[in-house]
Amino acid sequence: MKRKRAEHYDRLTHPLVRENGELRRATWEEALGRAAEGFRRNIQAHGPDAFAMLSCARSTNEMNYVGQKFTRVVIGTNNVDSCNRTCHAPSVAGLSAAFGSGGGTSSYQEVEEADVIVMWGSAARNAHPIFFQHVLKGIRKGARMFAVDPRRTGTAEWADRWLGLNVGTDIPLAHAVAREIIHSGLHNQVFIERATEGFEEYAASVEPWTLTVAEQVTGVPAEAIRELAHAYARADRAQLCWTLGITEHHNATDNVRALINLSLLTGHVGRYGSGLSPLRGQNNVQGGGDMGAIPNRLPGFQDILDPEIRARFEQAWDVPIQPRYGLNLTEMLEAMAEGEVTTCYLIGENPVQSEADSLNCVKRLSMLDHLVVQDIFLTKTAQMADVVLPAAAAWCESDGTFTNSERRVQRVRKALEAPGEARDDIWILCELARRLGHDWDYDGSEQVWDELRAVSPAHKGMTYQRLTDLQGIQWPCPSEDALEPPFLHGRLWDPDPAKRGRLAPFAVLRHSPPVDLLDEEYPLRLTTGRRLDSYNTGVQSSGFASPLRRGENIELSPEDAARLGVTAGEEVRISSRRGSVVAPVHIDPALRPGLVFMTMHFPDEVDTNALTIEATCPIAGTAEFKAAAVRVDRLVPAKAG
Ligand SMILES: Nc1nc2c(c(=O)[nH]1)N[C@H]1C(S)=C(S)[C@@H](COP(=O)(O)OP(=O)(O)OC[C@H]3O[C@@H](n4cnc5c(=O)[nH]c(N)nc54)[C@H](O)[C@@H]3O)O[C@H]1N2
Ligand SMILES: Nc1nc2c(c(=O)[nH]1)N[C@H]1C(S)=C(S)[C@@H](COP(=O)(O)OP(=O)(O)OC[C@H]3O[C@@H](n4cnc5c(=O)[nH]c(N)nc54)[C@H](O)[C@@H]3O)O[C@H]1N2
Ligand SMILES: [Mo]
Repeated sequence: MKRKRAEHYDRLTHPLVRENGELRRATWEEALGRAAEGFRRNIQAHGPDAFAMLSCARSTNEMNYVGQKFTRVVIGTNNVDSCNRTCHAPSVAGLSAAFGSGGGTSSYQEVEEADVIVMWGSAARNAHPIFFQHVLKGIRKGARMFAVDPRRTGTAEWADRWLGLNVGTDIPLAHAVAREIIHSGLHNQVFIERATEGFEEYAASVEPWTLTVAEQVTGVPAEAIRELAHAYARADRAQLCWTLGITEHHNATDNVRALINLSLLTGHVGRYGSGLSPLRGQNNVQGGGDMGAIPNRLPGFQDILDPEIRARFEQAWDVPIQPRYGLNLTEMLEAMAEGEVTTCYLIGENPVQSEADSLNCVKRLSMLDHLVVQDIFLTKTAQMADVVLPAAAAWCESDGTFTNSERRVQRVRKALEAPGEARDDIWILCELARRLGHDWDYDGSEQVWDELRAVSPAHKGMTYQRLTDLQGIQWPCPSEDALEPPFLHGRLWDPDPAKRGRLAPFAVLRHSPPVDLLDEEYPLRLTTGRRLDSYNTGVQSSGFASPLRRGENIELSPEDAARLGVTAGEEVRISSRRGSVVAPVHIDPALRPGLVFMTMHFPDEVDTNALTIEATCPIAGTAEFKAAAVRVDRLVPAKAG
């Protein structure tokens, strides 16, 4: 059957190389030669750690496997990461520290069957509309839903209770919930004794957070905190879901641990119906990490520091693997500033527009000796590259698998031909590997997948045939003829200590307010996030007209708009300690006074990330996109009278 093409006037259709400062059209032969030569030159001059790759969280598992293998085998460094760093790296770090595995613990079906669903810092109705259908089914079956968000979001509209907290006060709120549970005797003593450690210290640490103190700090009425505590602890089945309201903070891993603590306190983890779900962002950001496209894990989420695991991969790949973690995205950018990373291979990532403090990011990327960008569009980042390689869009022009937030691996199939000379990400990686002395040639995505299955116990039982027959399989799947339960960590409930394994530790945490302080000059709290109608840096959602999309706005509460004397649609200047932009006003009653909101969807017109702060979580490297201090100024002085 002849396939149609995904026609798009803006798609990259042929390779580009830089000549005399300008990008010009090139053949594949020339572009691949230039890309490989630049990598070789930099590695020879500075060693393999001068190279860094960002792998594409929109592309397939198979592509991410080959991408990280390129970094580790062809180049010889662990410097590989992706946009997971900007969203759920803290979830992975927090869950790994508590349970030894970074995946969400439950399945979507369990959300439909829960008694209580808590959506914490998550605008799921806009950002995870498919998952939100499962939430709605749960609500229809009688679940009570709580939304914890500074804004009264579309998600909050569906909640039984909206807890409108001040930005960056999630730890005080979680601590007050915990204290209330303990003081009401609603904690799960059996589970605490059997499966956890550190309860006494934890209980003592939350003691100062009375409902009254918490109300003062978080802005949430004591009664609402109490209601959440009692509903969560008394539920038979409770699902705690979170997203970037928790993770895009300078203390994000602590925020995640604060929520995990609540599940340990109540036993809402490790059994059917109860669990913890960080809803992942990009279509395959879960899979990218699982495939090892992160600096500290080999495929199958296996720790690089473990000598036995390393030895297994060294044998499979026939190269030595560096016995240390590579640089994460945040550290890569810092290393560029230091002249330590001098060449970068960016696959499907647009950091010029998505990084916090974007002006600083541009400065750092411009210090590179050699930048290769592989994308489906000529992004702002691609415009800085020495070589641009046109890729096929994985979701419709490639074969392979994606992994969703419930750890379910599903097949995707090529439905359309890539436009012009655009080629599959894996084909491009193999061509570059060949030019750097590794004779790679995969005969289709299944061959890559089978190579992965041989090295990853969690994926071993997932043949393509089985994935097709069962319409997707959740990991772990160690055997070809059985399936594991849909939730993780059932072992924690096992009466036999030997089978229970490592205990889950409570974390003692302290409250740490946002780094960018409010003062007279910058009195408003800016938080940034998403709308239903647009996607991330807008590269994939801005190229066509939509009656839904209204462009960037500074969203203000009616009270702040009145105080500033601004009207809807009026253009105003928004400034932070790092930069300043102009955007029209949109008045939104979902905001409380003092809180303003912008998206990051229209950076060509309004570069929101010129305002955000690069204060990052020291454990996960994620930036505090959710809390900047800004001021709003009128461009036209108010008329007297
Ligand atoms: N339509 C659409 N869908 C998307 C995307 C998109 O761009 N457009 N992007 C995808 C990606 S990559 C991701 S990672 C996900 C993100 O999905 P979400 O995390 O749901 O989206 P956000 O709007 O970034 O932020 C979530 C909420 O955090 C709240 N928040 C801000 N500060 C705080 C705080 O201090 N505490 C708490 N509790 N909440 C706070 C915000 O008000 C916001 O409603 O969406 C994915 N889905
Ligand atoms: N202010 C603010 N900034 C934020 C956030 C926020 O909440 N507030 N959120 C952060 C988050 S959670 C994220 S995930 C990042 C997103 O940051 P990025 O990942 O940099 O942004 P995207 O717009 O998703 O860019 C994805 C790129 O992948 C390309 N692409 C799509 N499919 C393919 C494919 O199959 N192959 C290849 N090679 N390329 C492909 C697209 O054309 C696009 O250029 O932004 C972060 N930045
Ligand atoms: Mo994301």
